[in-house]
Amino acid sequence: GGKSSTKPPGPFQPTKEDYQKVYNDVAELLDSNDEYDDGSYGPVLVRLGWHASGTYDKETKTGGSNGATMRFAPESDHGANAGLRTARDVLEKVKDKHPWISYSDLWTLAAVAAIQEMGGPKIPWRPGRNDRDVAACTPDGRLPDATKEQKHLRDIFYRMGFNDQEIVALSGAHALGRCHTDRSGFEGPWTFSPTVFTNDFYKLLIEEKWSWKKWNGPKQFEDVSSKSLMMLPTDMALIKDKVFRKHVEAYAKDNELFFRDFADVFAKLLELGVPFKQEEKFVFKATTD
Ligand code: HIF
Repeated sequence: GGKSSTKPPGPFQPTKEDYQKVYNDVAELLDSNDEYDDGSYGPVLVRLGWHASGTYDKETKTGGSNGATMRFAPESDHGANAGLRTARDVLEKVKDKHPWISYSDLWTLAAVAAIQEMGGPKIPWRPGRNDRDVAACTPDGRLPDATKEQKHLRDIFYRMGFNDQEIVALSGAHALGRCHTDRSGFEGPWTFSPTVFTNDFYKLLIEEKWSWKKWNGPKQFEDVSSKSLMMLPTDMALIKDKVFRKHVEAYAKDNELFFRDFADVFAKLLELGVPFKQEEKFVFKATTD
């Protein structure tokens, strides 16, 4: 018998096509449960990708999406992360099917898929995150506190390395999803179409009249005309502050500008603190392309 000269297979080297398959499987699960919230897991997956990334501290170079340390207590139990178990759990099916992908790449890729599938801009993404253990968990308090205002927003987002325009560009993602009394304590959606990515957050912020909601829960705003929408104190700070407000007005007027700036800043958020080896960024095909 001849000896085969074939080398044993090395570690699996995923290609762009393999990541596109992961994207497609995330896209498929988004609307798989009519009973859940507004019928889509999209918003909570965007929140997972952001909370995994938004722990970054540019001074100590700790935190960020590299590591997926929210799998572990204490980070999973941080108040800001309440409710994100739902997002982590729905992604387990995708992880089972593609066990070669790290959780940290999967969570950020899922946020990209959710945004694109809900009609948002293409978010260039690249792989390279490695999962780390519980020792890499970040201390509590790195994510923003919704009861606060502009000074706090600047403290938190400057620490990640963002400027004022980028803070406002990111904030448009609150067009998606809703607040839950059993998660943050706040209640309700920001827009009338919480599963469609639009610049409505800015439009509503400027065009509607907002007043304090009268209730027993944490202080939040409601729109005077329908009383069915909400704004957090941190959202309202974007029109109280002159510099922030200028950008809110620009994005309310120009959806294309918002989509362009959002794509840049969300891609930057997902990459904070990640030691990439790969330069090339992938732009995934949406299922509607
Ligand atoms: Fe959120 N955010 N966020 N957020 N967020 C909530 C929900 C979502 C803040 C607070 C809250 C961003 C910034 C900030 C999403 C995406 C982004 C909730 C409600 C709170 C309290 C949680 C719940 O009860 O379920 C604060 C204080 C922020 C600083 C400005 C980002 C820009 C807007 C970075 C961002 O991308 C999404 C999506 C949701 C909806 C989740 C859902 O389950 O529907």
